[in-house]
Amino acid sequence: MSGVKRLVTWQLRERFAAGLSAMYAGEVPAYGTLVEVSGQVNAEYVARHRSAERLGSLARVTAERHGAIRVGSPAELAAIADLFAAFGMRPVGYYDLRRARTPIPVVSTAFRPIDTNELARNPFRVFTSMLATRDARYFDPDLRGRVETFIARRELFDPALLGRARLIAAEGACDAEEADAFVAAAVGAFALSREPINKAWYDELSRVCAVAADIAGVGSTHLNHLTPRVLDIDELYQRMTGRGITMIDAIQGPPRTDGPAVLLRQTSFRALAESCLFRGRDGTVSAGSLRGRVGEVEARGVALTPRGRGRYDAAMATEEPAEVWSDYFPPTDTEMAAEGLAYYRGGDPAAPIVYEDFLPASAAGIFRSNLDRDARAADGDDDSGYSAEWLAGSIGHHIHDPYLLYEEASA
Ligand code: OOG
Ligand code: NI
Repeated sequence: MSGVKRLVTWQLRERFAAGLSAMYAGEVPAYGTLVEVSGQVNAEYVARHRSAERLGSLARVTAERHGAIRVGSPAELAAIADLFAAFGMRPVGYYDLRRARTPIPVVSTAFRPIDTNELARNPFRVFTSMLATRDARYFDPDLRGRVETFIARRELFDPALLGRARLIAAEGACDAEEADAFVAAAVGAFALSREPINKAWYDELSRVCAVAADIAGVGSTHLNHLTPRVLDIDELYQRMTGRGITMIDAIQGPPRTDGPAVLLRQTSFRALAESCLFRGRDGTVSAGSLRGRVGEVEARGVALTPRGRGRYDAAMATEEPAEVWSDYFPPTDTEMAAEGLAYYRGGDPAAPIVYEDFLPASAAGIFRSNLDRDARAADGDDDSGYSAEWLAGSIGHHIHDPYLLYEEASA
């Protein structure tokens, strides 16, 4: 046994999340404001509410983030899966945002820790979307071919970084003296590129959808947002508005209710334009700007069982979910547990299991909050063949079923 100090998976994940946060704060100043206000709201909430930490300790909630990234192909998603495995983040759930009320041409999964102890140590998760180039309603064969060629030629990650990641994932640890360099390289792969952008190509993709241009119009990937968690999202919304930041019209997800908070509530604002360089058809480079990123914040509640989720979807399909909420959900955790609507550790209504995943309708809403117009789609059937099984097969990683993970945690 050597005396070399090792860092284990969750320590690497904690550093990865913190490194991304520091980088993103430098890139998007409003993120700093959001983190500051979230911290104030959380501290005040905990001081005022006796059971404030029932859905996670103040330390966990204050450090908690989710990121959002987008990639262009199954090969790129497979590389992400290999990289994130070094941080103990596994693909969970399949989200088809083409089926949203306002469709977005992507299919997505979320990378996160899957084990209760790992989640408690650091729950960092990344909502990861892949451009749906096989969907002919958005990409005709000519455009699809050109997008796929463009994506196949770029390299999002240094092969040496992926090699290290695979080794670390297999060992579940990394020598402490190597950790800084590894984490820094992983963080750096998600920095916004300063390379000139081919203007004609970017504009052509923008005509399909701004998301297509954001993904396939540039040579690398980047964080779209990094989201802190708050204990009172309504209070946060007020305070951000009070600081002159224009939030989207509504909080996505369940309404505010007096009973147990369920699932996930989110809200966002458009980040300011960021400067970039465009290369014109004649090769000349000129300064421009892009407005691609958002600030997002979220509040998490108890995870719902399939039965509870059925109720949620039914309530949300009504005109005024807040008005009819009590027709669908009882007002206490005890009744929620007794009716089998939500997950509790060992069935104990004092021990709710926090929802660790995402909501497709909200995700589409967050995507959309940043677009000037909706995606342009041709008529026709979806013959792309995308499904959870297809995605798992093409990235070579099992995609976990969130309900099985909640079942396990509640047993
Ligand atoms: C992802 C949007 C979805 C969420 O929290 O629901 C999302 C994106 O904009 O890439 O992040
Ligand atoms: Ni998000």
